[in-house]
Parts: sequence; C-alpha cells; structure tokens
Amino acid sequence: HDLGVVAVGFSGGQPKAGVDAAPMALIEAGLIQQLEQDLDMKVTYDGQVHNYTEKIPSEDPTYRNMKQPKFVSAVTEEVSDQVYKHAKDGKLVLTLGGDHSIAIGTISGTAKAIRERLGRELAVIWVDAHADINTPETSDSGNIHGMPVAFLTGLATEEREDIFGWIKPHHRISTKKIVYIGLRDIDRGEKKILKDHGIKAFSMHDIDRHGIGKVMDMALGWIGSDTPIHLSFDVDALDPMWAPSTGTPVRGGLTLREGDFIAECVAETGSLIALDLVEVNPSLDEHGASDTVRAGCSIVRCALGDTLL
Ligand code: DIR
Ligand code: MN
Ligand code: MN
Ligand code: MN
Repeated sequence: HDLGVVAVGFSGGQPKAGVDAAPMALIEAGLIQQLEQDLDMKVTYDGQVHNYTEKIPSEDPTYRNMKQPKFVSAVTEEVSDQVYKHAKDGKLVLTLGGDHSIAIGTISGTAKAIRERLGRELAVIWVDAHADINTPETSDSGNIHGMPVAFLTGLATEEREDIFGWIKPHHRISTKKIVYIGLRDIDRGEKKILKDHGIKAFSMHDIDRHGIGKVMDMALGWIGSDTPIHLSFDVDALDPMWAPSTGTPVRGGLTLREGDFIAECVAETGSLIALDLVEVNPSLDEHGASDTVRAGCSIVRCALGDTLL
C-alpha cells in the first residue's frame, strides 16, 4: 500500500506546550520503519516535522471566543492542502499530530479529495474521550481543539477567510456520517448538539454494556460497507493508565487492547483512506512518555493492517 505521512508539530489549538513534539517522538520510536518493514508499505514522507512558524500572525486576538483563531486557521488550511495532495494521488494518509484542531485540516483535505476522486462522501470515526463538537459559542474554554467537528460539519461557520472562512462545502462532512467511540467527557452544549442532530455516538457506557466487539459492529454498520473512512484517533480515548501523556486525560477510558481492536476492525473493512493520531504530549509524564508513544505506535500499526496472527 502507498502511504503519505504528514507530521504536524502544532499545539496552538490548546494551551499546553509539548504536543508539538509528538510526531518526532513517534518517528524516533521507529514508527515509519515499522510501517515500511513489518507492513511492507511504500511510505512518502518529506522528512520534516512541520511547525508552521511562518504562519504565526503578527497579532491574533481572541475572536468569537476562539483562542489564536488566525494561527489555527492558517495551519489547518495548510494541513488540508498537504493531506489533499496525498489523498488525491490515491495514497492512504497518516497524519501525526499535534493537537486535535489539526483534524480541521486533515478531514477537510480528505473530504475534498474523495469527492473529486470517487464522487463519494466520507465517513469519519472519531475515537476520543471528548466530542470536540463545541461551536465557538458553546465552548467554555475557547480552545479550538474542542471545536473541529463543529467546523467540519458546518455547525460552526465563519465568513472571515483568515478565520476558517476558507472551509467550503466540498471540505465538509455530514453529521450523519460521523460516529464517535469512547466518549466520557462531554460539555452540556455538546450534548445538546449531539442530540439535536441525531449524531451516532458510542460512549464508554455503551462499551461497558455491549462490549467493544458489538460496538464496532454497530459503528461500522451505521457507516455501511464500501464507504471511505477517515479514522481520527485522539490518544486520550485510552485510559490514562495506558496513555497518561496527553493534555486532557479522563479516567475510565479504553484499554490498550480496546484501542488496538477499534483500529484493527477499521483496517479489516479495507475502506480506510486516512488516519490521524493526535494529542500525544511527550512532556506530560513524570515517568517519560514511552507508554503513550508506544500505545500511539501500536494504534497506527493496527489501523494500517498489522494483525496478531
Ligand atoms: C472541552 C475539552 N470539551 C473543550 N475538550 C478536549 O475545551 O471544549 N478535547 N479536551 O480534546
Ligand atoms: Mn480530541
Ligand atoms: Mn480528547
Ligand atoms: Mn483533548
């Protein structure tokens, strides 16, 4: 398989430094070699972790409650183009974040490429403790990493070209084509949005009730076979026991095996066209971040087709 890798060293969608160092930590742990050698993938990677310093605006005041709106908008617009270029060539795209605001770029890029190449709509599987579907108005924090799904679905829009006005209809996805897995920390405003729009979501409660096997059957059943899938995996979906090095850990999460299992099930569909791995923050662990980095590498390998037997 042909794989395009984009390394996005970006932390501007949330306040904690360090998440920008994740792509290098994942690559230094041997991720790209593992994909080439163990999974026989043909990898296209420009060899750089992009930090987009050239995109830092001279001033970037809070706008409609969004923090660093111009910087996040400019970086995600660039990421969208990077991901689009790989996807339109028919490559599977792996994006290593970075905080989850970068999914505004990755998913808008694949949505556009899949429309052009296949005339199809994209489905998104969003694995996360959080729904990341706040609009600027419902957000308490103002952190844009809590808003990407609102911008991608058009629930949030903005005219200003320099503050996400670049997002056009061909970049967007339908609220009916997104499925959440692993939710357990949802803001009040987000709960209302999920309910009002009938968005499919499997919380930790659903996983406890049915088991992860049944939940994956239901999640993939909702999407339907033969629909291109973009998997956006926030490492904080895993329990902090397995992935402590992340900006907003929430206890009561997925086990390491449940995380890998989700990725394996998506791989088995044969419909995966892009994968994001985000919110690994190597600086946030007193024991060093090796557990979280290893968990991240494992999820990527599983999603890209590594099997136990
Ligand atoms: C919260 C936290 N819902 C917010 N979101 C996080 O800031 O909007 N997303 N941590 O990953
Ligand atoms: Mn997230
Ligand atoms: Mn999260
Ligand atoms: Mn988070």
